[in-house]
Amino acid sequence: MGFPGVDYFDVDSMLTDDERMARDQARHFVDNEVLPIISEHFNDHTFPAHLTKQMADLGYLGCYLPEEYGCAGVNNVIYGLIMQELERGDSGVRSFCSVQTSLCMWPIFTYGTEEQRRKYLPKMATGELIGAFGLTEPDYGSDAGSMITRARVEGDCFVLNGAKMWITNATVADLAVVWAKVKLTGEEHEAIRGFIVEADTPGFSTLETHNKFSLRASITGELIFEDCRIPAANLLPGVKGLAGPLSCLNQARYGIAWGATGSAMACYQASLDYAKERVQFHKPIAAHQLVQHKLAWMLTEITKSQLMVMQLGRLKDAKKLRHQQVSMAKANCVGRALEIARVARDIHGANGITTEYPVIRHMLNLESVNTYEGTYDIHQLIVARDITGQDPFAV
Ligand code: TGC
Ligand code: FAD
Repeated sequence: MGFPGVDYFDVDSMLTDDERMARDQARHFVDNEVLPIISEHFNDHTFPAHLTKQMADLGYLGCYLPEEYGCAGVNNVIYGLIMQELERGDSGVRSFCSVQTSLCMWPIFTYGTEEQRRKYLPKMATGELIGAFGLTEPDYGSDAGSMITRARVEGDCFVLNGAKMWITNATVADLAVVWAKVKLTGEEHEAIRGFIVEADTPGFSTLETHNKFSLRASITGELIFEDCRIPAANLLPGVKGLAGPLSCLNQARYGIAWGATGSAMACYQASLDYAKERVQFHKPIAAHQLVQHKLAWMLTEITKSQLMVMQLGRLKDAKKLRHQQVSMAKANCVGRALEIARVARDIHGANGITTEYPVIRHMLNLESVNTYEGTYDIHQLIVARDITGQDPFAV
């Protein structure tokens, strides 16, 4: 039987027929294609690469970008619902889709030239080209604006030097959107700019990060630039400054808020099923009041997240969404999902520590999700700065 859905407040009634259909299709895909294979990939520390073509065929790669670039052109609520279902399967599968769609295709669409759009987007939509996003460095994560990676202008090229770390898809990417500081000819000061770096560029190399205990079904690695010469035409001309990478993150953080809610739904459903079956002290553990309290708490938090992301999506589709609202949703939905996953692991007792059940996989994955795309605390500080007018990041 497929996933029955977790929907205590009838959030389903807030969806249009198209949105419901898209959600059901993604749900079916995850039940039939992701869940049967994902534990094995998590155990083996491998990305299920065969899913790329399937997700492309379903229109998930670049799903909200326009049809003229080979994308599905769906609204933001559908994008969110797809992320919710993919992460109900596994955060690594959602991560792949987030990076491809929001961190690589979106900046090329938004800040790239028409030539760059035509060259990359249709092939990224079909999964022929895989993307990565290089912002974080060994020495600078939260403080992204202090990055060390530099580009210099040399003839009709940019010469890149530096390193990016903790990069999803690093070793399988055909291209990476990389952020570096550069002083363009005629400009007085250096500024952060985005570059498209193709994987076969001399001076560009990658290293895979091994032994992760989280996001094991996702590839993570380093991007290294050693006098890496990229054509001038690979600059993304439409943006300058830290707002460039941060605006891409708004797109991805939005999807993560939905995705983590899906992960929490999976943990809750597994816990409810388990609690009804598992008998201790002559009755199902679902009849013990402390377990009942845990289940009720999980469902309450999931319901709050579901309502939050739905309104977030409606605001985004109405073009009224502020990035601080995305920060609140990312922190809340991921933070609560992580707590829910830990409680789910507890309800499963010893069985909860094996990947025969999904809960420890979600719990471990969510540790990364809570850290990447801005840590929980960084997002709380972004909201705090908004409401107090006091800048906690000011030096
Ligand atoms: P700050 O002064 O706040 O901002 C600099 C400029 O950017 C503007 N801005 C934004 N613009 C668009 N969207 C946002 N969310 C924005 N936030 C700020 C701001 O208005 C300003 O513009 P301007 O025109 O005045 O220059 O910069 P700050 O240095 O104080 O930093 C603030 C802080 C800490 C919030 C920021 O650096 C931050 O968000 N840090 C977190 C870094 C992060 O999230 N890294 C993620 C890396 S990618 C990743 O993790 C992918 S995981 C992929 C997966 O597998 O799913
Ligand atoms: P740090 O910034 O060193 O933070 C360490 C701790 O200090 C955190 O608890 C943080 O909240 C706290 N802290 C930092 N500053 C403050 C402050 N001002 N006030 C209070 N507390 C503070 N990056 C990419 O660019 N592309 C990717 O594709 C990508 N994929 C990733 C995949 C995985 C699996 C992981 C784990 C990370 C990925 N990242 C990626 C990197 C990720 O975005 C960073 O790890 C994240 O931004 C945090 O940076 P950091 O790890 O350097 O931690």
